[in-house]
Amino acid sequence: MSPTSYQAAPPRVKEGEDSRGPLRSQAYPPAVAVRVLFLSDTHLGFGEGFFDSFEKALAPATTGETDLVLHGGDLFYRSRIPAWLAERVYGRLSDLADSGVDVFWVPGNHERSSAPRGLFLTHPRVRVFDRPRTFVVERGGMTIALSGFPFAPRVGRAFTSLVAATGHAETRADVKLLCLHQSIEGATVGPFDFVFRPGEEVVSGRDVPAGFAAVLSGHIHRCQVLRKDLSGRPLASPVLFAGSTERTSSAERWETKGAFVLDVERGGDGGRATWEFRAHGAPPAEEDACRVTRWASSPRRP
Ligand SMILES: [Mn+2]
Repeated sequence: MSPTSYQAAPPRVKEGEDSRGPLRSQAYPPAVAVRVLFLSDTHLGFGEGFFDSFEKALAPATTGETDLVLHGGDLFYRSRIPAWLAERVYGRLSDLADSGVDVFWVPGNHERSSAPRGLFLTHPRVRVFDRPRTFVVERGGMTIALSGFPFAPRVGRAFTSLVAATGHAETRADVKLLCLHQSIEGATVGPFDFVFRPGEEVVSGRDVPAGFAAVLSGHIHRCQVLRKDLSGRPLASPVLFAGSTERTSSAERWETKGAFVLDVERGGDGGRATWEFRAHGAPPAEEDACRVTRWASSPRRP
């Protein structure tokens, strides 16, 4: 077993199911979904409210509902962070890891190189995508590979080689997830629905690789799911942006904030994922909740 693999915890009996779990062998039923919490852009350090939203977003992990947590980047509000803040945040992640949750973090543009993680972030269950790499964990009788790399400013042309450098293609796993902190073609932000188009700093939809149950990315502060590029061609894998967990500017005033809970299971190439967005609190009065499919049916120009 590699140093980044862990033995599976026994599958939990979910609410609504019967309680015959202990009488079944580990291998039956063959596909027990593993639950993943995906949050991003917590921008911790802005103020106490951001910690409150972080905790709300973490709730599915702290209550034991999810086995894995992925933070999609911009954990902190800026790149030069004081030691007390690093200690507090890394301490929280380590506490989660101590409770049995595997924690993954994609460094975002706010923390690409200067967050002092070496001093505080040493927990073996907290993994950081500090370079293109793939981590494999065992959960629920499945192997789950998480591949990713830290924020790359000029990602447009580099994307395909960065994805290849993670080693995902050489990794055998039942479920594969690609973990990013990038803008991707079709992502929409702001009160006037600015739409990102392919370019130097934006991943083209056609470059989104197949073979992943889902692509999970931070950076875009509005929660959304992309399934097509701007020409209407289906993406090879679904792309999820969890969005920021708290409004970081007035441009986000109508947006619902929260995090995704995904169930991943075997099947197809790279496994399958289903998901649900968990909003904290009520959505803003004049807006729909997370507008997950709207752009795909009627993309607006910036
Ligand atoms: Mn951000």
